[in-house]
Amino acid sequence: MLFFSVIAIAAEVSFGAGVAFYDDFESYAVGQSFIMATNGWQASSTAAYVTNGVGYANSKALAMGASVVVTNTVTAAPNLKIWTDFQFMPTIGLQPAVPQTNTSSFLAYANTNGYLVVAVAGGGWYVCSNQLDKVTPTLITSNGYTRISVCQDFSTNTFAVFVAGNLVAQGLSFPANTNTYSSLLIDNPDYSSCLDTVRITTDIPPGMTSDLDGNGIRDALEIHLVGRTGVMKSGTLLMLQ
Ligand SMILES: [Ca+2]
Ligand SMILES: [Ca+2]
Repeated sequence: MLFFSVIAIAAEVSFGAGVAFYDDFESYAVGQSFIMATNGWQASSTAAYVTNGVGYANSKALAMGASVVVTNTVTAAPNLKIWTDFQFMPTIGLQPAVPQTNTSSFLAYANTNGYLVVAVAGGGWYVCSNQLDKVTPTLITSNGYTRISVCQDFSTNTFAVFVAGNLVAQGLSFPANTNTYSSLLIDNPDYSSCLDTVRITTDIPPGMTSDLDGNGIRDALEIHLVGRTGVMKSGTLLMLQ
């Protein structure tokens, strides 16, 4: 049996500068189905619902059974730099059967080795098996949460990916060109997965402090400001006492 999860960000509508979305699922009743539109979410069946005690840090989370698709649409202006940041506990497995690599600005799944695999331009896939410092990243498992953070630049159609707060890919090209962010989609074809603390923002998500190249500038800031590491220099320090 093939087990896999897909995360896709598809381009359909546009949203305004500064727009931020956040959901930790704590405000919902336990058992609430997401088949009804809630905070922008929509699910394909009642197999997506809020559960207590299974979320990040034992909080509430969105639990997804097999064969359910959950989407959230957000509206943004074109050409923005947008972060999508979340904790998820996926089914890890083989490459999804029919990934539409030519329709989404970002598309990913977790493979059997525990690595995030992301679609790139031209229909290929990139395995995020090395951090910026060449260390093996935190392995994604089916029985615990892993933080995934994606920074997409809709003006250059390039993106960077962080796993557990550490940079594992940068300067990759969107599998499909678009200048607007429109929706987050989680497709859960086999088995089950959980999603928590979803943040979509034009600001660097909190806690992104790692500096794997050791240049004194946190890697998330380098990605956010110039799109890649190794370019920015430390500025002159002025100190008053
Ligand atoms: Ca939660
Ligand atoms: Ca750095």
